[in-house]
Amino acid sequence: MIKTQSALQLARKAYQPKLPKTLRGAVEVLETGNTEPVANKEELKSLFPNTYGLPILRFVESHEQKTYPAINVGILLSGGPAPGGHNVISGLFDGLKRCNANSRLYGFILGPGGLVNHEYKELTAELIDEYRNTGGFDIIGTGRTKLERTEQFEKGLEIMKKLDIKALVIVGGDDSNTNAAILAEYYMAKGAGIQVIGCPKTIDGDLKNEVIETSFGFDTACKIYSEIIGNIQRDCSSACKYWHFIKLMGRSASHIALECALQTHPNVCIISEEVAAKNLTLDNIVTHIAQVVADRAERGLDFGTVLVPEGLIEFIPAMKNLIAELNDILADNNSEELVPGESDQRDWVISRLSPENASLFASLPENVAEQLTLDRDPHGNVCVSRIETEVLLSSMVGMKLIQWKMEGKYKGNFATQHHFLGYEGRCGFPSNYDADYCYSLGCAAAQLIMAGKSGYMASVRNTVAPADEWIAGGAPLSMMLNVERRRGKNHPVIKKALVDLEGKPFKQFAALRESWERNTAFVYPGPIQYFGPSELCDRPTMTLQLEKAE
Ligand code: FBP
Repeated sequence: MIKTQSALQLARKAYQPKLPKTLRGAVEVLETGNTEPVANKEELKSLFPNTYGLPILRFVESHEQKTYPAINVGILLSGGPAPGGHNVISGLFDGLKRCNANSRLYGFILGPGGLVNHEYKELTAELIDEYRNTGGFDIIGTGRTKLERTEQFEKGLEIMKKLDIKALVIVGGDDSNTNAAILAEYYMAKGAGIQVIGCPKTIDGDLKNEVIETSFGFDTACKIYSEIIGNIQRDCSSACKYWHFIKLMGRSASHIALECALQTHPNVCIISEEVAAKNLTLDNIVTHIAQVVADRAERGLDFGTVLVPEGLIEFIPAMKNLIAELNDILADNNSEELVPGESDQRDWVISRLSPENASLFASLPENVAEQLTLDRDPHGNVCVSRIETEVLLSSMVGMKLIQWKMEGKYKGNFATQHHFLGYEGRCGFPSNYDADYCYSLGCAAAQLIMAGKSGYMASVRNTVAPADEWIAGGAPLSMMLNVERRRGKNHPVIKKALVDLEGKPFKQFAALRESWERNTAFVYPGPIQYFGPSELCDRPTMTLQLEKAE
């Protein structure tokens, strides 16, 4: 018999996510001192007079039986999908219904655009039950519309008034939560009666700080990629004939590459933040990889793996300058005039660049040069997922090895395979960690709403401990902001958390990488486990374990 749902999908429906003890019943809200952003305090205080300096909130169990009014709430998902989004929705739904069975939840369709264009659907128990513990964002879809203009805020207000919505939950990364902070301030200043709560999402893992331990989706995505890398490594050491260049998602930060390296022990893993800190050139990186290939070839090991973070290009100082100048040129000219692949378009770009950037641009392989001129996303980001950095590196390593062969410095065979691990991890079945974490975040958002809070991000901490002991509450969005210059103007934005070169995860990697380069020390993590002992099924990422280690 053909079933429309897989066996795992059916089995996971029955999974009851683990909740911190404090979120299982009525809660008391403790305030733990007022907060400040780390920088630009005066500027941010004047931009966010109503939401600046709010205290961090912590939920504790309450022994009082509380009654709550019914409330209508809206939710939207923003940016790239991340495993666990459906559990944020089910946690929010269950949390609201536990407080008052007459509360209702509405989902805005395809992200912030749904709020502005008044496209929504009511999220009923029946609908939500279909999506519990599943990957993807398809229950309502997601989008990258940037919420930044007053007209958009007013259009949102219009539909929320119509639906009698009193609180909006925005699930997104740093850019979307920046928008949540601005929207919360706008509605509060206006006395609009709409609370805004953020929720930390992104597989990239770069939305974290002292109160937000990790963004959801990072755990599952890294486990999926690590399984695939492990499988490739087993093939690699079985056939002994290929170097595999594997690009990993992570638009800016290299957290995914670092976590996957810690899980799988590849021969080489590039960390973009280190490249920037050491001011490395593309040639430095290529020479290093070629040296590892040549050293292994000396010992008869003509195979290996190289992990490349997606955002690398933008961290190589010279490339960064080139991209900045390209951004200006593209912003000043109608980018539709750039017909990818036509050589006169390449000349057109070169003729407008400064001499230094023009010669770098001219030296790039045609496809990479073309990819750098493609349209930016609505937040102004280069679409790094479309740049074939893994191919660029392997072809440059190949050229260097040909040269070394001619000089008698290299005697091996260099055959390559390329992989890009990105979209295959963003909608996977959430690991137990993400299923539990997301459900808890949704419940925490419900409690923040019931406590009348706005301008907060739902927060669940201490997640390396058993779920019983997780600490839930809220962190003011304003404390995460700083002022950055973007497209020629100062903007308040949530600071991206890049890989900390002084942090334990990087130090652990740096201490081990030389032996991974020389030896074949591959680790094969295998698929995510959902049923079995807790140490197998509930294990958090190595990044989190190392960061939280005493
Ligand atoms: P978010 O930060 O929005 O969660 O997106 C992360 C990401 O998966 C990046 O790793 C990647 O560069 C980008 O989205 C790809 O975006 P798109 O889905 O628009 O191709």
